[in-house]
Amino acid sequence: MRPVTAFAEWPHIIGHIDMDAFYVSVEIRRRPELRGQPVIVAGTGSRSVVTTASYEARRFGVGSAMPAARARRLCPQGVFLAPDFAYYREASRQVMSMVRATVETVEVVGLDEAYLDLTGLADPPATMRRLVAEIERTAGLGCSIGIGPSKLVAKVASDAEKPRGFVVLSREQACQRFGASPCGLVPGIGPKTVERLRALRVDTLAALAAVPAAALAARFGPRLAAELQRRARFEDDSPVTEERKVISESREVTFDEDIRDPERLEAILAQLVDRLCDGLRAQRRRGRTVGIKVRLDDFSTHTRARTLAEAVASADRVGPVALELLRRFEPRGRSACWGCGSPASSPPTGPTTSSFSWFSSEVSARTGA
Ligand code: TTP
Ligand code: MG
Ligand code: MG
Repeated sequence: MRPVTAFAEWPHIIGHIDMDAFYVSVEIRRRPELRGQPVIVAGTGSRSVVTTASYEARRFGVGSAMPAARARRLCPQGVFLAPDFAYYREASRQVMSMVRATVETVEVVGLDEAYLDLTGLADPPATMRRLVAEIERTAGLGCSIGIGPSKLVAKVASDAEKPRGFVVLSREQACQRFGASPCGLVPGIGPKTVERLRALRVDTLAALAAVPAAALAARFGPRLAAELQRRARFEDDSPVTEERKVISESREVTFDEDIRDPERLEAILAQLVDRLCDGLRAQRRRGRTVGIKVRLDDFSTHTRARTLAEAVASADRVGPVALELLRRFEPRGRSACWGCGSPASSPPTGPTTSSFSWFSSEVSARTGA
């Protein structure tokens, strides 16, 4: 492929690798007869949610975080498998050790993805193509690669042509290519922000980049407004770092719709805990403070946390603490739906807007602990 970019002009060259349909691909590796079929990895309980769907299943509209029951309706012929997290962790370790053997500075950001500092390499795309081929050959897994001058460009690029994507973009090329895309394409701009932007008639990244800063600041406040515009312009100078400056690690999910069903929330929380702990273990880190963050649809954000006697990294230890924090935040039976009338410190939300619209699980981890 013709090099599209003058890497020499970039102060940094960043790669992002993300495995394709990770849990499903790992399952297919040990059951090759499932290749090409709509395969869905989801919990088995009646309230469980989909963790991942093969690209064949995605054609039926099945996606992550969807209730498994809905996935069964959308795709009755799907092959549903219960998750085997230990097996996925093992596959992740295998992949990440190949990544680390290829590039010096690697920031693993979850079980199936990592940022790589490619600055200084003679031919970054060639190095990445070799890595992709090695992962395919040795681990039997497919992945997508993005290369750009920043983590933000690399991340969006790796997602742009999944599965088996390989996309190299400068910042300007990213602006051009994704200018007409919805703002939610960029990590950090969730559905609620997208909705608020739409109210300002800002529907695309190009529109967001071009909207007068004052108009945006009037709606979002100056700091968030500036950050949104930076993201829309693909401006990002955060470094790839193994020693993360932040000592807190979290996983979160933003819902497209309000969720009132406590059991579904608890199932999603359990899934977030699994992903969080997978990430912690992949980085060999532990956390002593377990916290949850809940955002109601009036945008109020509430956090609850507990510090444990020792640092932990397993879902068995983190899960019950997170669950209890969530249950205490809004004990069942106190109201018909969760989020109605939150604790005394938070303003009550109106009856039609009183439910979780968003929450995240968060655990702090001490680097090197
Ligand atoms: P992703 O990389 O977001 O998704 P994916 O690898 O399944 O598919 P692709 O990257 O090709 O779009 O997540 C990696 C794994 O994390 C995924 O296989 C399962 C898990 N996961 C969940 O358990 N719940 C979720 O809501 C998401 C998004 C992922
Ligand atoms: Mg993936
Ligand atoms: Mg991923």
